[in-house]
Amino acid sequence: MLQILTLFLPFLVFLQAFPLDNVTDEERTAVFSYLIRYGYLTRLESRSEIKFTEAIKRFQSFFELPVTGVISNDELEIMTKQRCGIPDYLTSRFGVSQAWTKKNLTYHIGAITPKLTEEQVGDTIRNALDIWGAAANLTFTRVSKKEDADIVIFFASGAHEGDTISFDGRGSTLGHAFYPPNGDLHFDMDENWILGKGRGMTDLFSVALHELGHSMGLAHSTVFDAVMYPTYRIGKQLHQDDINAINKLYKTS
Ligand SMILES: [Ca+2]
Ligand SMILES: [Zn+2]
Ligand SMILES: [Zn+2]
Repeated sequence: MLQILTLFLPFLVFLQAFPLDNVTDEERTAVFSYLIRYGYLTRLESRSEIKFTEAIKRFQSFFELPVTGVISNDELEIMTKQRCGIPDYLTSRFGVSQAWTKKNLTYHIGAITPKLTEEQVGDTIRNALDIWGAAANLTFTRVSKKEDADIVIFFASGAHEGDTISFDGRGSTLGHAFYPPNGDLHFDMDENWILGKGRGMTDLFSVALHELGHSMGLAHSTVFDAVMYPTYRIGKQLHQDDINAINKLYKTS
């Protein structure tokens, strides 16, 4: 028991030194896991209050909030939003931002959500791919065997094959995708998937367009209206910021 206490003591001391008095223990833990999950802080760094404050500042800077190093309701509000699972910093778990080195790519769609039909999911993925394809000068061919696919796409719940990064049930993380040369895209099966708007529902096209941006090699943008902004929003077309990013990556401008 004493050994266990000793192990956790630095963590507890650190929590007490957290730079805000007005948050609950639950909120403190949530902030801590958010910063680690989305690449603002490593587990090793999390024992240092200075590193933790730096991580909060990086988060504030990314989301264009006043860079105070102190958590307020503004930060907590952003942290509860639905978003992409790819970290905003320290992206190595998903590879590094880079372009495909070939022009003609194949993709496969595996398990899908029961809330939409095969055709709806197929058309949605196709439409989102075509938008990036036009911008990056890439073509995509759907294949029936996942072994033949450059980009494998499926819906999964919690822990799933393909990686060690579990989904988290309804809300928070909606999906994640790997940079080339992997390119695979996974959607969280537990979301209320829909096409278009719906109260408490998540638009598959908007999330697919964002995630496929990662599959093309793009990282997150700090531009609020960009498709590659990390939090969820209904979006049907690329913003100039996305176009600039893809043109730069594929030298298509
Ligand atoms: Ca989720
Ligand atoms: Zn993302
Ligand atoms: Zn996954």
